[in-house]
Amino acid sequence: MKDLGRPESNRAGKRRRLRIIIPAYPAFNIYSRIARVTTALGPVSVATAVHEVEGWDVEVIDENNYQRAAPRNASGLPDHGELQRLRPADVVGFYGGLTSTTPRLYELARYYRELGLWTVAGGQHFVEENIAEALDSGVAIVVMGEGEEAIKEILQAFEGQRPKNDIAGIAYLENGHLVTTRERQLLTDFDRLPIPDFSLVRYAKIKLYPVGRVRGCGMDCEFCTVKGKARIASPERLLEQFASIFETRGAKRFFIVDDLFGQDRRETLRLCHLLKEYQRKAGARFKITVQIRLDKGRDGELLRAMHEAGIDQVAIGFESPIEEELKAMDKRLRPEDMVALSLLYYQAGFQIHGMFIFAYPLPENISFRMAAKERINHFRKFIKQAKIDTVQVLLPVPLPGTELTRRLKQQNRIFPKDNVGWEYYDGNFPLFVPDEPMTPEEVQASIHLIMGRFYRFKHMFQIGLNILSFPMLFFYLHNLRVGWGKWYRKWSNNITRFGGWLILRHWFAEFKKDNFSTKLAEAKKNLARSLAGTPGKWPSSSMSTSREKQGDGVINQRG
Ligand code: B12
Ligand code: SF4
Repeated sequence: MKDLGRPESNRAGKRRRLRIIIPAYPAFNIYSRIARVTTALGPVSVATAVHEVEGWDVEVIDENNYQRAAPRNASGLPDHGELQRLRPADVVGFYGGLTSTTPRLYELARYYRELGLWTVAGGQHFVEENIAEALDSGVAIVVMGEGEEAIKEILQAFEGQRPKNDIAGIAYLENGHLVTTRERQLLTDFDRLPIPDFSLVRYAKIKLYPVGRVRGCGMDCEFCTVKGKARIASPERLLEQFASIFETRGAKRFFIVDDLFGQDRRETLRLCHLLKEYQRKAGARFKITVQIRLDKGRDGELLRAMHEAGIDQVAIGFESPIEEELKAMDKRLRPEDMVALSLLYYQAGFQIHGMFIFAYPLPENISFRMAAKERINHFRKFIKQAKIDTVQVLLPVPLPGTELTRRLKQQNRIFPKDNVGWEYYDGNFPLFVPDEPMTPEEVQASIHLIMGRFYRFKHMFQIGLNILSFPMLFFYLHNLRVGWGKWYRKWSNNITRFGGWLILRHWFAEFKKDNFSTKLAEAKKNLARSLAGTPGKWPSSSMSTSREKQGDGVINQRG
């Protein structure tokens, strides 16, 4: 491990530069297309805060949305040597919000560190032992938690204006020893923060803008890294984000990244009203996506207000359509209630994006067996009945710092990082031994099968049929709005599903090129070897790859 060292002062008197990098996704996956048209709000917020620091310029390089005349190296990735030649940075920051991108983050951190620069990383990956891992991988300072205040203080430390140990919420090495400073207080007064400035993201073509009002979530789901009571900015402050992006960049598509839209009902209704009024006066119509709980579907007034505010897509975490799994996850909903609630959103005219977790590992005191094939049937039936427009079915990810990870670690089920590294932590790969009777190969094949059946080539023909059926609108002359709504929904869903088919095809092709199966086989072997002689521990028969193995769909409570 190398210490931070002293900053270079050969550019004294000149303006300094901070470059914040959002590292590239490890491989093409189902998010790559969306990542090409959006960016990450966290690093942009941190970069914007640096505007307030005298003598510093700042830029953001989003490696996933890196277009226009951007310098690239031979493998098509951003050429950081050239970027450094064009606009030398003094301090380089990294977004570590997505664990799957940390191998790339470390590669870049090592590169810049070898040039003698200060390297600073923040984001949700950096908890527990990952902090030492980062400091051993080219990162000189790790910021734990929110970065808007911390970054300003780090730049002051760089200028020699304050000691590092005086900065709350950071970790670094001193004489080879890890130093962790006192905890930083969470931000509560968001109205004081500057409006995120997306013009700082160089070379990007942003079409979908992330905005946010709420940080934290009190729900404490076992698998999630978002912790702490919700802290909420005023509706006016969020409206300012919309207005500034619309007025300076002409943007109309937004994603409110708050984890649960509508948490404080009264203020949410006020926000919807403000948005509606703003669009009316500006003569614009926004298209807004939010993440919302299924049970909010019962609130007719809220749904109407959302619709009028321009919210046209709702992303809903259904998690699972299997009753026993829902019980075990402590969801107080039955699959039939979920269908009914989903239909409320459907009838209110929202596009529904359904988010599912396949084969969530159940706590030890519950023994539930269901074969992958039977689970797939449940998923397919549910997705159809609930009239979901787009789906993502992912595998559970033991994310750093979560209860789920602690549980699986205790059970020795997580595959060794040396075989299945962080780059696979994106929900598309099996990362631990699944519940019996499923095998890792089966769970992965299952998500491919569910999504492969949903996004199909045949939708291309259906687009043609939609066009031919356009004159049918004649039968809706008494209510053209309803007729148009129905027609448009079918047409746009067919386009989306055909687009989804193209994405999946690309992803499956990339997947075949990768040697994940070999890595998985190695991981299983190593896990079994490390557990040999540990009675009552994994591996179970789920470590076998047998495809004939069938479950019996029986649930029985052990505890
Ligand atoms: C929008 C979003 C997305 C978008 C865009 C992602 C992006 N940001 O690039 C999309 C839809 C593409 C996406 C996809 C996925 N996502 Co997502 N996503 C989010 C969400 C809802 C909001 C992110 C956000 O804007 N937060 C608000 C900002 C202000 O907070 P922040 O990012 O943490 O930034 C602050 C600090 O971390 C810090 N900071 C951040 N960067 C830096 C840099 C420096 C230099 C410094 C000093 C500080 C600093 O300061 C910031 C401001 O205070 C979060 C949940 C959440 N509430 O954060 C999940 C989240 C980031 N996603 C998550 C996951 C797991 C995924 C998926 C794997 C799907 C899945 N299984 O759920 C995929 C990953 C794709 C891939 N290739 O790996 C996890 C990540 C956990 C992890 N350790 O990896 C989160 C935390 C949700 C969760 N359930 O736990 N996601
Ligand atoms: S999964 Fe969603 S509801 Fe659960 S804690 Fe995370 S952000 Fe909150």
